[in-house]
Amino acid sequence: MAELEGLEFGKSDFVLLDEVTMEQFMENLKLRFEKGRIYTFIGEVVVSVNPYRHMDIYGKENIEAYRGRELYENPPHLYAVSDAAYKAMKRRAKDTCIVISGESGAGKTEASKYIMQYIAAITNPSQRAEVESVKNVLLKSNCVLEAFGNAKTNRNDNSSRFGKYMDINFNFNGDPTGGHINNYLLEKSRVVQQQNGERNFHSFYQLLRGGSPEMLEAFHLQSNPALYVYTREGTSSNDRSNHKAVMTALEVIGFSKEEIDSVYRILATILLLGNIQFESDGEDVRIVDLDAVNHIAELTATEPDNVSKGLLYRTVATGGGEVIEKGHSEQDACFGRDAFAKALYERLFGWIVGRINSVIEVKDYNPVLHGKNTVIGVLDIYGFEIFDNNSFEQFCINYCNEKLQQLFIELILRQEQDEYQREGITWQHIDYFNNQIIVDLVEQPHKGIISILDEACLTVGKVTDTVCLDSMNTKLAQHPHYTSRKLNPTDKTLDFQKHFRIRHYAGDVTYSVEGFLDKNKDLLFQDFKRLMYNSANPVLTEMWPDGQLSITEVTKRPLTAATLFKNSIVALVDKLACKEPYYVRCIKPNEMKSPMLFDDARCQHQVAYLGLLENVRVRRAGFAYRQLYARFLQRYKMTCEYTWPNHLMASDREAVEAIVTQHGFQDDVAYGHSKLFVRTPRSLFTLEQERAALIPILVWLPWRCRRMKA
Ligand code: AD9
Ligand code: MG
Repeated sequence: MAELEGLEFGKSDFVLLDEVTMEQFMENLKLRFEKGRIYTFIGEVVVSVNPYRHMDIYGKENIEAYRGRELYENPPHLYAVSDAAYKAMKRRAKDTCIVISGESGAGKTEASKYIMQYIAAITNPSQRAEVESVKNVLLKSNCVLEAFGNAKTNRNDNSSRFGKYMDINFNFNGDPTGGHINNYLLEKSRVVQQQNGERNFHSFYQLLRGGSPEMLEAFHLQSNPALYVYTREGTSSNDRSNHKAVMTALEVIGFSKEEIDSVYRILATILLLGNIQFESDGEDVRIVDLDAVNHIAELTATEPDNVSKGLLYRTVATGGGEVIEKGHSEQDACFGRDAFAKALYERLFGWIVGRINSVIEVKDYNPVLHGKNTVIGVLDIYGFEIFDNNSFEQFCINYCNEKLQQLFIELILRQEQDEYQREGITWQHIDYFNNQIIVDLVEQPHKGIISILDEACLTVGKVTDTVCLDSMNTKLAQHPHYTSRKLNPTDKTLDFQKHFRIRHYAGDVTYSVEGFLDKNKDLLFQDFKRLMYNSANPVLTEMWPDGQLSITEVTKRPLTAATLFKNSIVALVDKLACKEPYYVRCIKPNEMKSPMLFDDARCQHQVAYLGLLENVRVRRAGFAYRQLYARFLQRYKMTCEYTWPNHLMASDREAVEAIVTQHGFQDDVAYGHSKLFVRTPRSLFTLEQERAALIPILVWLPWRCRRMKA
């Protein structure tokens, strides 16, 4: 339980609420937000409310205040939980992870940056150069990944459009020796299309607004994003300065000049590709602007003829093993162009992450010489999303959030249980809403939505999105979390041909199936892969190793996008589950990005679906408070005649028993092997009050004695 804050700021740990009701929870959350206290504990979990304004709580002094201290010794803060994760890693050689969750715009990415800053600040006191360089790369990688992986959405001006899990490796001294970044499903459809009011990835605008005139000229670009189909929507005042920052970060990380040049050439290629139009005389399809083709060829170090060919034809293997070139229809050509642009960006992003990893990967680590290599993982992944139009991407993102909620449920329960077991204490289970049923709806083999989608993608012939919807309606008719117009004919908000709805743990989301199958198949003609593999630019060749294969060698069907995503999320959950978890639960106070407004209904909804109330209940139904005997004694010994100023008992545990018995709450505690467990906070209030009343006397007494002597 956090101390050092007056009650005018509310309770700094929800465990201290008089009663665990939604009303009291919300009252406390709101009071704290209004008083500028954006963090509150639930035991070791930090609940954070996005302040939407600069807070002066992340400076050097704050870092020092939290460094090496126990969780409850300071007011709640991200630094407290970072330090707890770090201490567990260092003292107990435990792999730990910090999972940051909450909906889009709730403050996850900002939190992850503060956490990393804190870890960087408290490590490597001797300033060893190689450690400093690892830290620098870890910190700088954020700036690069945000430029290429974030975009303005209608919910967040700097929304992460990819999931990021970063492992930081530490040596036995507790200094960072390296790291590894895993990225999850970049929302690449954004490269070619954005919803009204949204933007493409920041990187495009940064290049156009921040690139030097010479650079833009060399890339055949003009600085106005409105001239490009893929970047029609808006610019921002930060684009120019951010471009500089990204260029510097790329250099610091260790990208060579040629590599940086290649990165921007690929961005330019994508912008030019977007402006390519096709025309048809009914038979042949032609490219309208051949200059653009020449420029693309120049930027990608390929031949213009091959670029044209890639855009207009596809090579197919006939049943008899013959290879022929088949001309595209105008529609297919547009589809191919967009698929190519998306794939270029996705591979670029993956390559950048891989390149950063190659710099920070732990090299030459010898466990015999250097001791155990421990890890802190930080997870910052896209939050739960409900838009006006929800597509395949939202489906994947929301599924991922279901999985993480599932993990939260398991770990929070497990963690408690583990501790009680370790300390030899019996404990009774608390019920949660278990969202496993929704996870199953999505991922169950044969019956789940992903399986049904995959089946539709594998079926030869014209299976449309609507046909696939029909199949889901049939197979999922009985599922309590699935509905559609067909299953619920009175619901006029659903379209027969288009919509299905999932009752997620965080709310109902209506998905439009339009584009689901194409996005799941994620088809890219082999011709483009070959074109890129054969580029004279080694960076491009490296990004497209599968372009080596000729069409006759490409026989195996690749896994679908949804299945690949599912597999990656399952692997992520496994990775997290074997670490000691720390949680940051982020709440978005309002939809206006306002620092003043606490929208009661919106906040309450988040508190409900995040399961925070249950979290408090579990924490309290077990034991609200636990403390090592020695520390407990240190704090409260002055409240008991047998322990003040020192005790004569055989052990600290016995001394603690004396304090507890003297105050009459022996029925409210359990004695573990190393810790005292207190069930209700009320017992502790009494002790705290008594201690607070005694402290002035104890401070005053020696002073008075001195005066009297004098
Ligand atoms: V998404 O799921 O990636 O769309 P996040 O990551 O949860 O979302 P983000 O961290 O990007 O949200 O926060 C959104 C905005 O809120 C930031 O751009 C800041 O303007 C603002 N924010 C968030 N946290 C803080 C904070 N601790 N202090 C000040 C903050 N501003
Ligand atoms: Mg984010």
